[in-house]
Amino acid sequence: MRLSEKSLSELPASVARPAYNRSRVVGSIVHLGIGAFHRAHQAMFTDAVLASGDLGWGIVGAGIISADMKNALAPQDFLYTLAEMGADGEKVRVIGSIIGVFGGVEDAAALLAKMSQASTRIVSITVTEKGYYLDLATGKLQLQAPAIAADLASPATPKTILGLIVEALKARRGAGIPPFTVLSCDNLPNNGKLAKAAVLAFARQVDAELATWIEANVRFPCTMVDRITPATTDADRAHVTAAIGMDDAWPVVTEEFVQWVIEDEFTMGRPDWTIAGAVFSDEIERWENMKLRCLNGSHSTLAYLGQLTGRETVAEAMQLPLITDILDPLWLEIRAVLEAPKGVDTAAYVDSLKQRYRNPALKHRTAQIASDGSQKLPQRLLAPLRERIAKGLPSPMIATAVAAWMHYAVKIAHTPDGVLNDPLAGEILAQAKRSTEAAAIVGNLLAIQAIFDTDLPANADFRAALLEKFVALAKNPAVATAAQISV
Ligand code: CS2
Repeated sequence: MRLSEKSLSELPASVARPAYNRSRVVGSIVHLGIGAFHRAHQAMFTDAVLASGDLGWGIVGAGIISADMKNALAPQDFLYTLAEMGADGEKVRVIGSIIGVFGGVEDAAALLAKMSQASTRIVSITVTEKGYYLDLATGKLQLQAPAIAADLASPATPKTILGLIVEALKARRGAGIPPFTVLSCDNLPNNGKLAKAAVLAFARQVDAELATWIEANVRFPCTMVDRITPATTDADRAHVTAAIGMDDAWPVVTEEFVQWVIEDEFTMGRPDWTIAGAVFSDEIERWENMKLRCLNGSHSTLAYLGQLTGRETVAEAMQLPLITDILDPLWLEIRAVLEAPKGVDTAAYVDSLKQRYRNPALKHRTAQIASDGSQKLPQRLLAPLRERIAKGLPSPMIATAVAAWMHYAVKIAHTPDGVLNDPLAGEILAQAKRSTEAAAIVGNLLAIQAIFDTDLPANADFRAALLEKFVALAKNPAVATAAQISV
């Protein structure tokens, strides 16, 4: 049996399910990038809104690159299982807030049409850092990126989120329909402002007047999103099948913890996501920085060190004193320059992160977090580093984290058929391989401006600290760096 509207009544009594009439739900939210994270987070909050009786806020999702999610969910009426793994066991529920899914390039025209309709009031996004095509060190739009260049060449048939948003806003403006709100839910500092910058930079290339109209009329609220949600594995599928007594092609396994802080700036209204615990705040930058640096910054550190010490998952990496001994002082470095949101104790916040990382029920792969380092390091680790440099403070632990990323890249560069999952992989691997001598490797990788800009390579103290940590990791017998490196 397969999960579907029809089979809902066959679920075990312990599995919560939508009790609202899904056929009456209005698809007023279009979500771009319908992966595991969105389905563990925003779709769950929205499910609670629908359950409260407000059926005005259903989600129509879109896979930007592929139709995989559409193909998995369409046969089950877009229902899916969410398994929340807590310290005292797991909670399994079926989520009903997604009422349709577009799939990749083949559905791009239909997606654009849906985004252009007056019924669409919010366009939300989780496409990861690289989906914005911004050079994160400088904030510039990557006009040369092939997907952006293609959309600029034929703006009426867009495939990227920027092309889609700009073209849909153009159509709405032409038809006298108010603009939707653009709600970025990605791990970027000031994600709304970055989304706005990317959309405006794209729009300026297409139609300067339209860009001015977007700037004046569209809202891009910032958000802080948090829920650790590993990519779904076949073991997760088997686990969920056993729990619900039927097949679900693409369930989501996540942690118990969830947090969403949102700036309350919407052009056409919004659901009351506070029903499920979301918080509206005007302190988003502080919330986002705390989460990006304390959580994501340590996550990346743990992922590179985990990869170098043969630890497949975060929970396994947290068993290694070598790693935890680096995380504790790293958090001190990060917290020393952090402006926390009012009333938040960052020491307690960091303690709660340790608990979350140790959750053995989550098989969060260090390889997954280690991907896209070029897109993640600037805001997670280099931003606090720059603030420390400005205050004359040394940052040996942030240097260790960056050195671990460098070793990870060098190791892949020297592995036959090694694959670095990163939009800048070509440049990173080329630099990582140019020399086998430690100081030269560090200098070559540090010269990648899209990651480190020009200030960090020019900083003699940071360079020296980085080299020292790079050499220390290479000499540490517990850390498996590339054999080729000479120190
Ligand atoms: C992780 C995040 O993959 C990564 O880079 O650091 O996905 C992290 O799990 C989430 O931001 C937690 O909210």
